[in-house]
Amino acid sequence: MADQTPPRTYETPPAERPITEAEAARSAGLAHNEHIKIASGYLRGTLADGLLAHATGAISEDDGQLVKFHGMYLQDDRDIRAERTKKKLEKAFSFMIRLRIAGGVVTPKQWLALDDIATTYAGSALRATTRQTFQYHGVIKSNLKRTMAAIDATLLDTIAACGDVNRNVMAATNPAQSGAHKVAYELAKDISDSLLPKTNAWREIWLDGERVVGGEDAAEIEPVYGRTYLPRKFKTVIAVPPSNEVDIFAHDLGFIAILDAAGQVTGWNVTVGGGMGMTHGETDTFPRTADVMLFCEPEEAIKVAEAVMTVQRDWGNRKVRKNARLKYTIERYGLAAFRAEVETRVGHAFPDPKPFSFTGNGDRYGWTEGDDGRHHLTLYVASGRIKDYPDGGAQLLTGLRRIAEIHEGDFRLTGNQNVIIANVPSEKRAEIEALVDQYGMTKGASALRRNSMACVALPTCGLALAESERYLPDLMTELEASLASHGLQDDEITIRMTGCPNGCARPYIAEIGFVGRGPERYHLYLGAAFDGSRLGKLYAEDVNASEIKTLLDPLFAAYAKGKTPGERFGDYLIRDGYVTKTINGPDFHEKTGALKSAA
Ligand code: SRM
Ligand code: SF4
Repeated sequence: MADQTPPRTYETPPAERPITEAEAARSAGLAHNEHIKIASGYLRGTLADGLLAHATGAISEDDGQLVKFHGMYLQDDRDIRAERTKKKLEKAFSFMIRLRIAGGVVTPKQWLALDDIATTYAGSALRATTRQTFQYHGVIKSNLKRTMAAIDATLLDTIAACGDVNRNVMAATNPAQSGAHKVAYELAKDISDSLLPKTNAWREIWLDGERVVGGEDAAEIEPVYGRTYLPRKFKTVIAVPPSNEVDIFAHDLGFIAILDAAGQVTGWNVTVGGGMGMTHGETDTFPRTADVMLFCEPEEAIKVAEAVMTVQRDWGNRKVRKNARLKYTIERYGLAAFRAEVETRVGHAFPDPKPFSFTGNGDRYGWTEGDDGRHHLTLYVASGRIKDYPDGGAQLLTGLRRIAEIHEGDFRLTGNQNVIIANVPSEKRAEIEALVDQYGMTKGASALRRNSMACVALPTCGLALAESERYLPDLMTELEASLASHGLQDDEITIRMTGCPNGCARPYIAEIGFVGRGPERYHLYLGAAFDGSRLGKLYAEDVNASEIKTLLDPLFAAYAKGKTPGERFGDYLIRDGYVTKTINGPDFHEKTGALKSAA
């Protein structure tokens, strides 16, 4: 369970709530994005016109913020940015499109359609994300509407996949717990639907839907969000112990299933205030693990979700965007005040959370049998990139297409960027197994790789300071050799890398976390918990590949020698005094990680 937050002094919450739109508009010093939202006419802006401007592959800066609510980002190919600037050419603009797939479940028919879209418009690749959905990269402006129409035809959409709204809702996928998984998945879908923006802008702009005329009444158009939506992104997730593969402590809002002896869900512990993003050198920004706030009955989960989100809507910081996430709201006003307001809005008090425990935040690879007798195969997908790899590498795109053509169950994306071929009847297992082998797909990898994640970073991410997805595999090859030399090749250790401090692969809750600082340089974080409930600490600053190996090798040696039975790497480093334990929130920046050297 997450460590308790030490006592702090909190601000008094706003006296009157909710803050009205007029008040919000009048308030001096609102962040620029607030003005963009107010002026956008419920997320329309000048997007429709911008799409018709053929002289550029881009859209305006303000529309670039709005288009996120539609599930898209304007990007450019950073590998050729300098060359194009030298030639005085416009950047090589294209769009990243992120789907909304609650719980990460897609049918074989949808899979085939999504594959077709990738092949036609997006460089023949699907990218499974750390939040159980797919992204397309490299869609050019002139193909956007065609791509969106094709997505719509799959009965999926991209509404609220990004932007200041409740985003794709994640749910536990652990196939061995079929019954509880089903309940978690249903809740994810219900929350996703009930907290979805209601504006017609998406259909209107991308599918030439009819313009809904008149009506400036926010209560009618966006009854929950209003004109200004949320202060910042908002992420919701459902976990089923003992697996924490969805990393519940990293999200704004979470529901932890409380199971009875028969494995039935009896209710939910509600978590609030997790988040990873921070800015290098700004200690008023920090990652934070969520607090476990209260217990609610199954039928109250949606009401609680809406109450948590609307308190954040009304209390969140709309002036300083970097402090706008729910984690800062809770740090500002305190968990007790936040909980009291949630209870007021729902209309009654809730019991305290019930006991639970997690064992890890990774996936279970290979075949598993669910409690309903169906079979499930979790495939390892390096950094979630589903494509046909060159030089004899896995033919992941083609292989999964072949499987989708014969599969009768469904596919599930995991929060660790992997794919589960789920609900396979016994008689189909051998056929699927043969295709997995034929196309070189892998049911496993080294213990380190099985517990690894890297964010996209270069060349598409505009915020990347360093490589991640393209670099972590090579670094792991070297670390695997080091681990093997100490007899640790089978030890499960979580390792994650991101190209900047935004934390898209949740590196601060990996036992070994790398966070990009600049080209080929990373901050190294150590001492997080294997189950994702404790943040690591900064151990070494600005280290390059050879320094990383030099720093980690003696720590692996010490761990091999000093660990007690079952002791995890992160826990060992704290017990033996290599790093201090992070309590939570602002304490993350408390000096120091490196207490003693293993060399
Ligand atoms: Fe993320 C922004 C990719 C999960 C925290 N994230 C971005 C952008 C869109 C860059 C941008 O704003 O221009 C990245 C696009 C890269 C690209 O080329 O595709 C990006 N984030 C991703 C994905 C694709 C990483 C991956 O390798 O899978 C993940 C998509 C998830 C999804 O399906 O919705 C992704 N991002 C996360 C997570 C992990 C999570 O939610 O479990 C986090 C940390 C948790 C959190 O939100 O605190 C995360 N992304 C951020 C942030 C920092 C937010 C903050 O509070 O400070 C940004 C930057 C921002 O919002 O300003 C960001
Ligand atoms: Fe981009 Fe940074 Fe997210 Fe990596 S962590 S995808 S570099 S925003």
